[in-house]
Amino acid sequence: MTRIAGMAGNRGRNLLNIADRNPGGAELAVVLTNDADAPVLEAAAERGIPTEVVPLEDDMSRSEHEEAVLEALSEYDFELVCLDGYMRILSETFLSEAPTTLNVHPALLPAFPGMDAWGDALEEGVSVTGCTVHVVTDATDEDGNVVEEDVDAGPIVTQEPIPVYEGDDEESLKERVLYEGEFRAYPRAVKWFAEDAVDVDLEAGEVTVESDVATVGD
Ligand code: 3YE
Repeated sequence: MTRIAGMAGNRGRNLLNIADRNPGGAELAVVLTNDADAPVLEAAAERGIPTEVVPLEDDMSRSEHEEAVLEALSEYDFELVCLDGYMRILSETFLSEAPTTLNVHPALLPAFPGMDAWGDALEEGVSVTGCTVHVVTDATDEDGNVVEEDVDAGPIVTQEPIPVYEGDDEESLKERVLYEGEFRAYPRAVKWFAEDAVDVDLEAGEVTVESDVATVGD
């Protein structure tokens, strides 16, 4: 059985979807957030999932905060970390200690990385966008500063295309990408990990999925 440490920013809807569907038998071992008011905390507790809050104090460096996160997670057993709206860039401090860490990004990477993927897709006028589940790789330099082009740049596990319709605004597109895209792609990625069908080679920057599971639908 694969256990997941979920790290959420706000509502954690992907994590709750994964918790409710148990893809490949995977279970949420814990949900962690930096925000004591995040709605995901109550929703997780209602499902009997333990929660942890690790606030980002004013005087904390990125590494210090990541160490506090690792400390909070050290009480739990997990083989995979899933980010869902977690609004922090992670450095080697976290990534070298944690098991494979996944993120879902609301665009077909490498198109539209960054914070406003829906707005960028609308502005560009594309007729198809989507979402990407990728492995989180270091995006900081030796001084702990963010290297912008290394964010959302880790190897891709799976993607889901989503049409953009005439009259879409950011809100309508965002909802379609979440409910029709991320709600398919993220559980699919988790299922492949749970079935041990994924090989992550960070040195080569590659993810390989066994072809027989990769072709099976949701
Ligand atoms: N970390 C690495 N690589 C990745 N985290 C996420 C994706 C991803 C990752 O591909 N290494 C905006 C958050 C970005 C931002 O710049 N945050 C600041 C602090 C802002 C704040 O706390 O108010 C920062 O320095 O982290 C998940 C998505 C991250 C989105």
